[in-house]
Amino acid sequence: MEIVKIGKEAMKKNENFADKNNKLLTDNDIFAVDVMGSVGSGKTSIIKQIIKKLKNKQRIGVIAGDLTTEIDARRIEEEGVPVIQIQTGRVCHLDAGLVQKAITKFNLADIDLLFIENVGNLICPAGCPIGAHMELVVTSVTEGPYMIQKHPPMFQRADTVAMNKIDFAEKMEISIENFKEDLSKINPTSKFVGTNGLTGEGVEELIECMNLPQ
Ligand SMILES: Nc1nc2c(ncn2[C@@H]2O[C@H](COP(=O)(O)OP(=O)(O)OP(=O)(O)O)[C@@H](O)[C@H]2O)c(=O)[nH]1
Ligand SMILES: [Mg+2]
Repeated sequence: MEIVKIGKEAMKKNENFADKNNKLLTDNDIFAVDVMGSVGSGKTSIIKQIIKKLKNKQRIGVIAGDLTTEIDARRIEEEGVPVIQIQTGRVCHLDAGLVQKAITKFNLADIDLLFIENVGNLICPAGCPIGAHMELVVTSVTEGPYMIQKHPPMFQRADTVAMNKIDFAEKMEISIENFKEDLSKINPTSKFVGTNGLTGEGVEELIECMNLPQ
């Protein structure tokens, strides 16, 4: 019983931080997207492709969450936008307190659009809101045909799902339409777009679906 109580307190504390983050971002006219998805699904690649398409119109910032490395932050820096790396050590998701520390390191007056790349996995980030305005889940064909069915908490939360690595659909004998159907059963309001993080295919449609400021 004690353990349940502590868990609830921790969740409440996180929710308070998430509310504060949301207010801070909104007050500064920043639209923030929490980018979640499995390890290696293409989160960083899709963020880079969105930046390529929007960086001349919007001032973009990125928070890159990872266990120990700075690899993704360096990859995003190549696009010429400010990046703050959060290293979680062994923790499998970002929490709102960590995100608050990172947000306050930006010059908030210089950012219109903030992408927050969560730690790669389809389970833990689903239970931990960080105060973003929108949730994008990047999943990929190479994870097999059952990812959406097997991870309802994550996909129920998603505002938009990018089904990435569509170039592998034929090799994997996977139908993109089946994923779309799976999603519509558990989350009828979520948008769904097939993408290729290497070529940028589908990314313009993704930007439109997310209704990102342009
Ligand atoms: N074939 C193919 N490869 C892709 C695609 N998108 C990304 N990749 C490759 O997949 C690998 C992982 O991509 P990342 O963008 O690093 O994935 P991630 O989700 O950010 O990975 P973590 O942050 O480590 O969880 C890289 O080698 C990418 O070049 C795609 O649409 N098709
Ligand atoms: Mg990444």
